[in-house]
Amino acid sequence: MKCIYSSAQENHYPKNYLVNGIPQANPESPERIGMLLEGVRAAGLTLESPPAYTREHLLRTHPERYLTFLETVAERWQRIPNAADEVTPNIHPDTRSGGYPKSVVAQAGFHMLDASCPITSDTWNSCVWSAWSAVHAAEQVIAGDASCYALCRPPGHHAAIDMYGGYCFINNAAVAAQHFLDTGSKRVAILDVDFHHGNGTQDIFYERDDVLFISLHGDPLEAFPHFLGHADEMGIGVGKGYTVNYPMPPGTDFPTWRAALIKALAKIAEYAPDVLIISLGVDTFETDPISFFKLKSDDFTTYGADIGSLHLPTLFVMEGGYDIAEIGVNTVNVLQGFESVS
Ligand code: SP5
Ligand code: ZN
Repeated sequence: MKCIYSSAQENHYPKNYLVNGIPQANPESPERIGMLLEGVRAAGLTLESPPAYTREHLLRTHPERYLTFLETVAERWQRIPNAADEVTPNIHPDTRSGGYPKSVVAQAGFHMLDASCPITSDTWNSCVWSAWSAVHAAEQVIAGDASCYALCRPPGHHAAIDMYGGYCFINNAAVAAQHFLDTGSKRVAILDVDFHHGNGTQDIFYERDDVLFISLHGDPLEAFPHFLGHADEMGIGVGKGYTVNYPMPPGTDFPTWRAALIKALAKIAEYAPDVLIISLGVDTFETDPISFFKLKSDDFTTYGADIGSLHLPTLFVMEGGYDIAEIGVNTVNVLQGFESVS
């Protein structure tokens, strides 16, 4: 299996990270990439850098207004007298007003779900290359590889059509899914195994039946992103039935989590997609600092094999995982478990 990644993805590193009003070290640090690369090298995956793809690939998922905002906001923010280095809005406009605000402060609040993702002058470039890693990894699967690993960072699954949040700005998995559809796939399934609900991915495909979205995650009554991920959210219009959520409570262990996974895999098999995308977060690990599931390192190998038993062309897109010392091992365990049955 190839691993696709660009070193440009390392530059984004906002410092002003607030949780409950308290400044903290940002868990979504570029060091994560180093640990993931260490695991990837030890496992013998072939590393490859993506070429530059185009804005068109991003525009299939996110509107021009949102991309222009992400691209230009750091510079516009700097023109505010006495503003901090990083884009850290503290106004949350009433989006029901219908109008798009004009000022940079209001636009930043308009597009922002939570305060975990300040924007720096490096953010746009890192995010674009992260998305292009996903597109290039999709290209490997289109070319016939049984699977590919997109080492995306910044992650993507909390980014909705025109909203950033949860360390995510561009939805890499959604961009890849759309790329598959634009190159001949008729049906794509996205299985999101990150600890957090993939609210952004759900939002993007909520009214569509060409992408089945299934997420296993911490109950949003207790965990980020708080507003979405309940079991009764199932899609609307033609999308009804093509969103499936499995929220689980604090302390969920592997047998319980795996039982939900088996149900999810049965639904995917029934959908019979042309390709499967795994939104791969390893923050389900027992010592993850911001999460509350109890998976152990060996469990990642086991569930990788469960996913592999579907024998579908599979693209792994990196999402979260914050026990930095172990994320390389846990991620590679999924990939090796997958390959052990293919
Ligand atoms: C991609 C991804 O995994 N994003 C996760 C965003 C989570 N942001 C919310 C962080 C809340 C931290 N709560 C700390 C509780 C520590 N006990
Ligand atoms: Zn997560």
